[in-house]
Amino acid sequence: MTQSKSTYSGKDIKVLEGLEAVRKRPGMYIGSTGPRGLHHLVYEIVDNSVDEALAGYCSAIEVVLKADGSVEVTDNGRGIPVDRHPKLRIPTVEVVLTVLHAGGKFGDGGYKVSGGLHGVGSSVVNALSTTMEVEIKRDGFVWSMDFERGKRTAALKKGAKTKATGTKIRFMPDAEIFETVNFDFETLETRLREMAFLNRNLKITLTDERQVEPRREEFKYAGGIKDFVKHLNRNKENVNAKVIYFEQDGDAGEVEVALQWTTSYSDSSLAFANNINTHEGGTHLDGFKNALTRTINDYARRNNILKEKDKNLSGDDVREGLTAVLSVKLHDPQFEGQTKTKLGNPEMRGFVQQIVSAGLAEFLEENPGPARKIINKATAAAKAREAARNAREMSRRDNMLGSSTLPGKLADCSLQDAALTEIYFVEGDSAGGSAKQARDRSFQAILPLRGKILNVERAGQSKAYSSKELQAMITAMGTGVGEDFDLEKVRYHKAIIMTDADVDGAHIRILILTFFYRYMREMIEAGYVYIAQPPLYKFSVGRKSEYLYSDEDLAKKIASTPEGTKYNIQRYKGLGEMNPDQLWETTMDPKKRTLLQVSIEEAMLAEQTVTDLMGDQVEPRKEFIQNHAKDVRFLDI
Ligand code: 0RA
Repeated sequence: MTQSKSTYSGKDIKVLEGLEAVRKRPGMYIGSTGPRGLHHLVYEIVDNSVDEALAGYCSAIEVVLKADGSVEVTDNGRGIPVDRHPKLRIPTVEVVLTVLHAGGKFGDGGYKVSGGLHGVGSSVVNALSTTMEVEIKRDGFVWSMDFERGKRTAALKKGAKTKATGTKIRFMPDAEIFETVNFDFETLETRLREMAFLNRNLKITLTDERQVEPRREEFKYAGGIKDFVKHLNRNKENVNAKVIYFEQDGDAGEVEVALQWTTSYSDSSLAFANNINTHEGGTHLDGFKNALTRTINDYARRNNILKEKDKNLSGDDVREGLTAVLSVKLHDPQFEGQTKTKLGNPEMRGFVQQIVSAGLAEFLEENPGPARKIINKATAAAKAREAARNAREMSRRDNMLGSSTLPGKLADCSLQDAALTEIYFVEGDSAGGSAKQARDRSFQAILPLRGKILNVERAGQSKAYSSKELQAMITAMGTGVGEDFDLEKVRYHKAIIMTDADVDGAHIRILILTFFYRYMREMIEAGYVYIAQPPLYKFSVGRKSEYLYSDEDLAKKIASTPEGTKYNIQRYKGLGEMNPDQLWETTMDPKKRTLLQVSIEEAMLAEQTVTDLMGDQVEPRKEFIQNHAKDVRFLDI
């Protein structure tokens, strides 16, 4: 593309260099060029619209997946300014969409997202899109401007008159940059619904126009995070019937908390800062946890539910079965940690603690019935934890008394260096047998698992510790679990889940993921948990054949095969159908395979799916089977 000299200043050249850098090293700006990075493009644009909502100027955001593969995000905010930027002397909208900046707008006082991968700016999305078109309603007119791969192709155009305001951005992700440009409806749905929960009354719609019958979902929650907790607990049995809720504003920012206990055994608390899921926790979550433990113990003692001789309830005890959403909004969030999802602002600890202590104490005083139920649940948890501790001690002693430390079914590898080794969790003995023959025994260990593994969402700790399959997994990993977990002791840096490409396989996979999420979360955080990708099809023309890993690839292959050519398609229903050579070549050979690294978000989704599946409703089960029957990649998000 050529540019006319007259409109081209030195500053512009610098700008283009900036966006060239984004195209050269996209991972630095959006994390990855895989599906996760792709979806991040949408969040990046939507975040800007949500900022308008946070500032109080926008009430509706519409996201449309267009038939041509592009995405259109429309909001009814103020519209990106179109006036001349005083320093760069080009329209402000052009600055916003072509200049790399650290994120946030130009200081207009709202709460802005400024951590992690968020807030890298719309210009990054522009750089990574073949085309981007923006349409702005502002200052009485409709304005438009077009770009290609981050470069302006049409100057700002002033169009028809309008009284409305808002921004519409449409972009086409660049297939030269991304491994896939296929957006996943469910992935976007989950994140956009979460955004709507976190921003009470903000209407977000998601429409899929890529199929003949468009699909549309609308999210708008008058109850905000209170509705979020109800949603998370939709298939669980409640301990306190009404969701507890409180909020407060102060100098440090805004705090909102919603909580409800269920009869489940895990802690399902989520913490957000400026709408970002702070997976690694931080000061706000610390303050919340402190307040919870102290306030419940205080109340229990004052009302003689805990007697003088009784020990205090631990944090884990009071959080067993808890579903909480903590959302804070602050002006200058500091995000720290490996994945930049840990809130660092020190003032948040005391601020949240004080609000939660006051709010919860008031609730307990005013609702003695639910209060007693909540405390009974925590006391039961304390007892169970004691029993589980004893069970663990027992099994540890047994091991010392001579029975082999490693599970009998484990075919271990010969190398000892955890950084170089991997373990495959394989569904069923027959596939386990193939995997054992297929593997490179120097660095690959195989642990066959028989049938369905225990659903840890339904079972308490002592049951989990006495499950044979889980015990085998735990001893093989070497790390211990729960309170005893020690990442330093890990025996393999890759724990690879390898299941069949069918509904049962998908089910077993989410059960294993849920186990990791609940009992060995640090394994996921360290990036040690993976999903193997066996092929779905073998496509052959004459003697030449090729493995295909999705229905999409199969459809493409068939479409690109010349008319009249004879081909043969073999569908692999299970790992057992492949001979060891094929299994090695397609799924286990580090030089050829693709492994999906499991993120905390994926594990969380898996846990939600497990909860859906064990509920009484038939609908979620049917939906799961329909969605995942053929789809081996459903976790690749
Ligand atoms: C810069 C300044 C202002 C608003 C925006 C950008 C803005 C950006 C996006 C991106 C998507 N939708 C958006 N809406 C607004 C403040 C404008 C003012 O002060 O009027």
